[in-house]
Amino acid sequence: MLWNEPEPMVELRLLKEPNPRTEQALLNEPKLKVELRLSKEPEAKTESMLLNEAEPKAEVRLSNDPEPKIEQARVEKPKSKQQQLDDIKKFKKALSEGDHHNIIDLLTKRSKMARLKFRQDVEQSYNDRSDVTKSGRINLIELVKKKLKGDFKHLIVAILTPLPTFYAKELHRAFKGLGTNEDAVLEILCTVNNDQLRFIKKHYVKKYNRELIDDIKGDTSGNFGRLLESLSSSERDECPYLDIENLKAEDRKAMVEQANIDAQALYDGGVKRWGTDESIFCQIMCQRSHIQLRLIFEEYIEVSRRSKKEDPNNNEYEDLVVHENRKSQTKNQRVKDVIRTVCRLKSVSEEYNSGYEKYTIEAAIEEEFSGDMKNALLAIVESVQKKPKFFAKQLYRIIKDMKSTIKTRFRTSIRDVIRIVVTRCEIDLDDIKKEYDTKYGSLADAIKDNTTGSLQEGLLALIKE
Ligand SMILES: [Ca+2]
Repeated sequence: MLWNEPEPMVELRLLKEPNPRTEQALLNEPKLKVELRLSKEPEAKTESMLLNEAEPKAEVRLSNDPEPKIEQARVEKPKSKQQQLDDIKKFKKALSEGDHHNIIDLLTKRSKMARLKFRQDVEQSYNDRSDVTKSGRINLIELVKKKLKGDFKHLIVAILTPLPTFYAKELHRAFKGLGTNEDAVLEILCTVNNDQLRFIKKHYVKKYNRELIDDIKGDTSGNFGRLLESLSSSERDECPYLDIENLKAEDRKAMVEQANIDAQALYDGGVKRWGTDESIFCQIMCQRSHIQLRLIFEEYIEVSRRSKKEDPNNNEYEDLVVHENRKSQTKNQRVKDVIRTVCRLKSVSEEYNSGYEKYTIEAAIEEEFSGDMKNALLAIVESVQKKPKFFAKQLYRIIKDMKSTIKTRFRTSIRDVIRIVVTRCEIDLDDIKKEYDTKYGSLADAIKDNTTGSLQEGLLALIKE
C-alpha cells in the first residue's frame, strides 16, 4: 500500500493483530486500495524486525464499488522446491558465463517481492558452505557489479535493490558531482508518500553518512531550494481517503470549503496581484494532501473564472453590450463600434471553445513563475493529478534529451529511464505505457531506438513487450 500505489477498492479485514509492517512488507505490498482496521497502532518498525517478518494474514473482501482496473501483477505459479533450486543454479551459471538472456528471464518474470527473496536465496546458496568466512560471504549486488558491465549492469543492480535503497541511490546520483539533476529529484520527491520518504531518508544517511536535506541545501538555493526542502520534510498532510469519489458527504463539504479558501489564496497571491507571493504557492503545494490538492485545483478554475469576470479592469464582457445611446455619434463611429463588438464576440467564443485552460492552476504557474520554480510547481500539479501521465511525460522528456545533441539538461541518461521503469513496475507501469503510447508514440519503440542488446531486452521484458 505504501510503495505500491492504490487503485482498487477493497476492504481489508485483519484476522489477527498485524505484525508491525516491515520495510520488506512495505516494498511489496499488493497493489490494492485498502482500508485497514487496526485494533491498535502497530508498533514502531525497527531494523531488526525487518528480516523475519511475515505479512499479516488478511481476509480481502471486495466492496460494492465496481472493480477498478488493477495492473496485472507478475503472478507466477508457486514453484516446487526443486524448481526453486534449479532456478538458483541456473542463475549462478548464467551470471558466471555472462548469459544475459537467462539473467533477464529469471529476474523479470518474478514480482518485486519474489525477486528480493530470490536474491536472498541465491546469496544463501553461495554462502552456505562451511568454509565461507564472514568476510568471504558473497553479496549478490557486488557480484553482479563485477560480472556485468555498463547500463545492463545498472539495470540488474536496480531490480535487485530494495526500493528505499534504490531511491536513495538515485537521489545521491542526482546530487553527485557538478550540478544537479533537478528533474530526478523532483520526480522522486513528488511521487513518494511520507512513509516512503522517511525510509528513503533513513537509507540515505545509512549509505552516504549525510542527510538528504544537507545535499538539497548544498545544491539548490532560493525559493526552489526551500520548495525542495519542504517536499523532503515528510510533512504533507495525508488524507484517509484515497480518492475524491469516495469522500463522505460531510467530509467532502469541509474539504471543498478549505479548498476554496486555498484556491482563493493562490489566486490572490498569483494572478491577481502584481508580482507573486511564492511562499503561499510553496506552502499549499507542499503541505496539502494529494486529494485536497485535486480539490484545490478544481476550485481554482472556478475562483479564477469568477474573479476574472468581476474584475472592474476587465471590460471584455462589458463591451459586449451594445449601447443604444449613440445618437450623438457619427455613422462612421457606429460602424466602428459594431465591428469592434463583432471582434470581441469572436474572441469570447474562441475563449469559450478553448475551454478552461486559461483558468487552470497550470496556466497561473506558467504565467507567474519561470525556470526551476515553474518546473517544480508543474511537476507537483501534474503528479498529483495523474501519475501515469506525469511519468509518461517525464520519460518522453528524458528520451528526447538523450537524443538531443544539445545538452539542455543535466546528465540525462538511460539510467533515468531505468529508474522509472524499475520503480513503477507493478505499480502503474502499464498505465504509463498506455499514456506514452497514446501521447508520444510507442514506448517500446522509443526504448528500441535508444538502447541495444541486453539492456534493451531487459527493459522490454519489464514493460512486458
Ligand atoms: Ca502576479
